[in-house]
Formats: sequence, C-alpha cells, structure tokens
Amino acid sequence: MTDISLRGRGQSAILANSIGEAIGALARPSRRSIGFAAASFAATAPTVLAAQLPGKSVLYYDQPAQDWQSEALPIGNGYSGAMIFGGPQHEHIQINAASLWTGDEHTVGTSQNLGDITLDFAHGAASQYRRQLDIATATHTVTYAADGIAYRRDAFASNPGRVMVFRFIADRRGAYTGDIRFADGHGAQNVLAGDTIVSAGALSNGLRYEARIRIVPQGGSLTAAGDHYHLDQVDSFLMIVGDGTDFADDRRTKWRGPDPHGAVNAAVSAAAQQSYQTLKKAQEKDYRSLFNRVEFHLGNTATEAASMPADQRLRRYSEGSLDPELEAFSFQYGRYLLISCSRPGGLPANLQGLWVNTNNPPWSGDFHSDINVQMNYWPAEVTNLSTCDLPFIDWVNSIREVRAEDTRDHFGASVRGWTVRCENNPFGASGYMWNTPGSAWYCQQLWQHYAFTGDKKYLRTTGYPIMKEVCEFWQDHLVTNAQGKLVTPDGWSPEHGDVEPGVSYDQEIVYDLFTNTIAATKALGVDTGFRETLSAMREKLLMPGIGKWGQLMEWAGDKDDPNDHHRHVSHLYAVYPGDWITSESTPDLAKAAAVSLAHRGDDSTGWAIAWRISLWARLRDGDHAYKLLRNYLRLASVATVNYDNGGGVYQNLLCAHPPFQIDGNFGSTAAIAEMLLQSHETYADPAAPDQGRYILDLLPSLPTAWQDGSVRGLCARGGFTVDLAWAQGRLTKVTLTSVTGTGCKLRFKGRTLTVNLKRGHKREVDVSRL
Ligand code: FUC
Repeated sequence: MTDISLRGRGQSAILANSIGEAIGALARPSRRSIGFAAASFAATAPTVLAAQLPGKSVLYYDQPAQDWQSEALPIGNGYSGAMIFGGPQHEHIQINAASLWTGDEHTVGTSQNLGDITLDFAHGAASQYRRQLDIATATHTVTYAADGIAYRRDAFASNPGRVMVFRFIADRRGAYTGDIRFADGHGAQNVLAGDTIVSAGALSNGLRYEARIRIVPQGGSLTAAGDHYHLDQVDSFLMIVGDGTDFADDRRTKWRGPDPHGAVNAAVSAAAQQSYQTLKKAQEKDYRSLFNRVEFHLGNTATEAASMPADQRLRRYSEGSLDPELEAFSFQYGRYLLISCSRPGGLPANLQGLWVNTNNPPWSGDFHSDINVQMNYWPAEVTNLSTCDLPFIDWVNSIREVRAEDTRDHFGASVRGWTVRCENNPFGASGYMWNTPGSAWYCQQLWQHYAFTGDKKYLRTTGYPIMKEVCEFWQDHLVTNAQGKLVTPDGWSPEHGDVEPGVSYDQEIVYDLFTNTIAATKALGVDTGFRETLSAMREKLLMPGIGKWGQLMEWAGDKDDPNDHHRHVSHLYAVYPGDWITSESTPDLAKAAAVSLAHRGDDSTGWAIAWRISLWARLRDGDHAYKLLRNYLRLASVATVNYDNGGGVYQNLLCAHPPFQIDGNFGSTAAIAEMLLQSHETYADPAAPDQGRYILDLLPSLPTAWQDGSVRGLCARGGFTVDLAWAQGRLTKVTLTSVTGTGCKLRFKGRTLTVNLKRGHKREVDVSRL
C-alpha cells in the first residue's frame, strides 16, 4: 500500500487554496490556513444551501437517487458526462465518454457505458439530506449531516477544462473515511498511479478509451488498496475525472485520432493544479455564456411549488395543479441538457444525449434519422444555442462519403448523392429500414442554421454542398407516375404502413429540400441552371391531398384511419419542422393538418407529445399546445417500456419515451419557443428581391394559462434576437436586435409592423403600433 498523503509543499499550498478557500467562502468567517470553520459551517450549511434554493433554476430532492434513468441527475461538458445518485454513505457516479461506440462503417454498434465510480463512506445515518441540480450554474450539490458533521458535495462538468470536478467537504477535520472504486464498463483492470485510478482499454472495434480519476485529498491519508483507494480521516477532497477515446470524425484517418491518454492525462493534470474556485469560475464563465442568453419567466404564481422537492412538485403538477415556473424550468432544462451534451468538436446528442449506463442501450443509443436526432436539434437555433448545433452539422458532413457508397450499393451505381436508413452511428453506418428522405431532413436543419445566423461562409462551404448533393440524389431517384407527377418510388411513413410510392412524408421533405436549396443558390448567387431544374421539378412533385374525412392524407391513396393514434405524424412535417403548410399561405392544408393531428390524439410517447406541441403551436392553437405540454410534463411510470404511449417525464425531468429518451426534452423546449415566437413565414421585400424577408410572429400561440410573462434572447430567422414581455396576453415590451442587418416584419395577432435594423443594432419597438 502506498501512502501518498505526504505531499510536497507546493501541492499542499494548492490544496489549501482550493478546498480551503471553497469551504472558507461557504462558511466564513474563520479561515485559518486550511480554511475550515467547523462550528459556523455546521450551523450554516443547510441555510447556505437553502438560500440558493428558491431559485427558479433549481431541481431538488430530499432523497438520494435509487434509479439511474428516473432519479439520478446529469452533468456534462459536451464530450463527457455523469449521472449522479447522491447517496450519503454510498455515492454512485456513472460516467460516459460520448464517443465510446462499438461498430464501424458497416455495423451500427451501440453507444457504450464507460463505467461506474462508487464511494463508500463510513458515516452513520444521514439527516437533513438534500440534493439539487442548479441549471443556472450547471452544478450538482448534495448536503446532509451525519454523526454531527455537516457534509457537502458539489459537482460540475467543465467544458474548458474537459474534466468533471467533484468536491467533497465537511465541517470537521478527518470527516471522510472510506473507499473510492471504479468499475470499468468493459472490464478493464484499474491501474493506480500515484493518486489516480486509471482505466484504459479497447472495444471490439479497436476504439481505445481511457478514464482517469484523480483524488486530491486534504488532510488524512489516501492509500492504494489493491484496485481502489482508501481514504482515512481525510478532511476534504477533490475528485477530478477525465475521459476520452481515440475517435476522430474523419474517415481519412479511419475514424481514429491520437490515443486518448495524452489529452485525458493533460486535462486531469492541468485541473489538479488549479484551485476549485478557479476551475469553477472557468466552467461557469463558459456555461453562463450560453445558458444566460435566454431568460424565460411566467409570473410568480408557483412560489409554494418551487420550494417543494421536484418529485412532489411534478406529482402535484401531474394531478392538475398550476406551476408555470415548472413549465419555464422544463424549457430551460432542455437548454441545460443541450449545452451539456452537444459542443463543437463532439458528437451529436444521441437518443440519451450522452448519458448511457449500459452497453446495450435502448435502440443502441444511436442517431435515429426518422425524427429523433433531428428533434434533438430543434431547440438549438431558436433558443440561442447555435453553437450547440455544430456537432450535428459536422457529423452530417463527416458521414457523406460512407453514405454515398452505401447509397450506390443499394440504389444503383449511377445514383448521385446519398441517404440513410433509420439507425445511424458516428462512422456513417446505417441500419434497419431505409429512411429515404432522412438526408433531406438533415438538410432542412443545415438550412435553418443559415436562416437563423445568416452565415454565408458556412452556407457556401458546408451547408449548400450537402444540400446540393442530396438534391442530386432526388433528381436521380424520383419517378414520374401515371398522372405525370414526380413521386418517390419507395416512400415510407416512418414506422407506419407499407413502402409505396408518393408517401406524403417523402413528398413534403423533398419539396422542402428543393425550396431551401433554391433559396440557398439565390443567397450565394450560384448555380442558376441547377436552380431552374429544381424549380421545375418542385412544380411537378405530388403534393399531399385532403382526404375523405377532411384529413391531410398520409399516403398517396385516401386510406387514413381516423382512429389511428400512431406516434409518428410524419405527414405533418410540412407544418413543423417544415414551414410551408401555414394557416396564412395554405389554409386548406393547414386545416386538414389540424384535423389529422386532432384524430391522432393527445397521448403518445414522450417525443411524439413534444412534436405535437410544436404542431399545435404552428397551427395557432396555444391552448391545445398547452394541454399537450401538460401531458408531456406528467410524471411517467418508472418501469414501463412502451412504444405507443405513456410518455412524460421522470422525476429527474428526463423525458420518458418510455424508457428514457432525450429527444422529448429537446422537442418540448423547441415547442415552448414556438409558442412564443415563430419566424418561418416570409414576405417579399423589394430590397431583397431574391430572398424575401422573415415575418417574426410574436406570441403566436400564447395559451390562456400564460397571460403574463417575459422571454429574453430567443432567436428568429434573418439573424434577430427578440425580447418580449407581456401582461394579460398583451405585449408590453418588444426589443429586437439584428445580427445581420436586415429588415423583418413583426406580427402580433395579425397586425404587422416593418422594422429595418442595421447590423448589430438593438431597438425597442413601439408596442402600441402592433
Ligand atoms: C423511432 C421511434 C421510436 C423510438 C426510436 C428510437 O423509431 O418510432 O418510438 O423513438 O425511434
């Protein structure tokens, strides 16, 4: 056994600075050399925590988590993440590296669990227990008292630091005696190096990974005990966790980069040299720079609920109580999750974000192309997290070549462009049914990134080339039917019905693809001939019909069943996330879409409810959207696995398909934004004859339940950010900022006002004119 508690002077100075400072800050006044203030901390710890609580940004519980999917709480830095249980005597922290995937270019494989850290402490029974997640600071905190000692843990995942930091403090010296273990998800043996547990290995596909868990104790001793560490009467400690793999999103290097050891070791070592406060400051600065871009408030009606543990609060809400701030919280929670699992340079959010606790997760924890991976990115642009969109865009960019080869193998050697099947991995492999318009759906999101940001360089170098090649696929793939209409020969309404020609889902997405690509050629001033070809083809596309019960037809034939409650509503794509069936421009189709949607029902799986909220918001029925939001936010049954309905959220507010699937979290956040602001419609402007301008519809689907509120920082197409305040359903303040320097039309309840802003300018609009 190696005793590493005797440290050089330099190191103990760092420790004194870090944990000592931290606890000192927590428990002033007395801050001696190591900063403990035993008596005052004991007295103030619960108060200190409580003082942070009523925060609209906090989820809290008075019990530790027992169950991973429904109770543990997630943290993440975009590349690595953890689910924290918060047990006082037995802490369990399950960790992930987002790129830990089996499979290759031909086999989808699955995303994988990295492993489980456990800490067992020799405490007596805990009292005054509380754990919380504060999404304003992205910090998980546990406090409790045991044996007359007050304990506190804080945890966060640092994007700039590329580590996760766990701090354990107490109000009495020598409070921590126990064991720290790591169980590698693939059975690799731990190596104990100095004060670090190292676990490294390779998956069946050769992908190398490494996890490092470094313990930085203060006081007492840390000793290696076989495959784990033993703490003896340690005053407090930091646990710095780094992980990674050698995945690279580059086919030319066979999807591999350098061995993860170098980067993981460097990140953990660098973090261990910094004080807790310095690490926290850097993490918060980065996190707040994204999270604080949007604020959303819905009055102050729920103070009582806000002070309840989240499980009770959700139960109360599920039983019908009003809690608008919970609704606002769930909006922000989707943003928290996206910031935590989707950062530039990383992989896109998978079906569980990046939080996967088994090596056989539901649906492989993959990038599902027939709604799920797209839905993960619905909130990105509109909720001012454009940067979090980049992993999705980069992933699409990286898989083109593999997809083109596979597409040619299946659709014929002369077919240009590419498309996908339903199940997808980081290496471009695609499995299960062909989802022929899947790549065109990706392109819709590539176009939205431009529509919101106005970033022409991105459009020229990344967005447009992909859109163009996917159009080429459709130029080669569409066939002319007996009525002279262009149809997809092998259409499929996802997970619903047979493969047959002219399915509305395919037709609508291709229409959308051609429309956006035409707009892209105009924005870039390129490819006039190609544009004309696309325009001519678009005119010949079979459009969805209106059927015998007034419904928007899902298939080319009028065979929809009015009692069909299938979760997918793929034929409503053109309403949302598409943008060309609208009450204003295509009122008959919009009416038919509402008939279809009403018949499909209000109950479904988590993501399917989230989609329906956006659809009702686009169809201008705020109260129906709200009704579904309440369905979405009901407490889901824990053990259920259901493919058809039973969606909701677990007590940790993660979306229940069921089981846990994160798309509903993201889809519902996007849907709330859609209730407050829409910008998908355009108008002709002589100043922009080719492109048109966007109409910014303010509070287009405000439910009766949200008569008072405010939102700051939502984004609109055309490069605007919008701040709104309203009272009794009437706008009281509208502030507009233009990033790109273009004009727009504001619309509120049908009244419009044209506004022209210079690049970077901000203006408060005279609401009396709306
Ligand atoms: C689609 C959906 C399922 C599930 C799966 C991951 O296939 O139809 O409900 O969400 O993706």
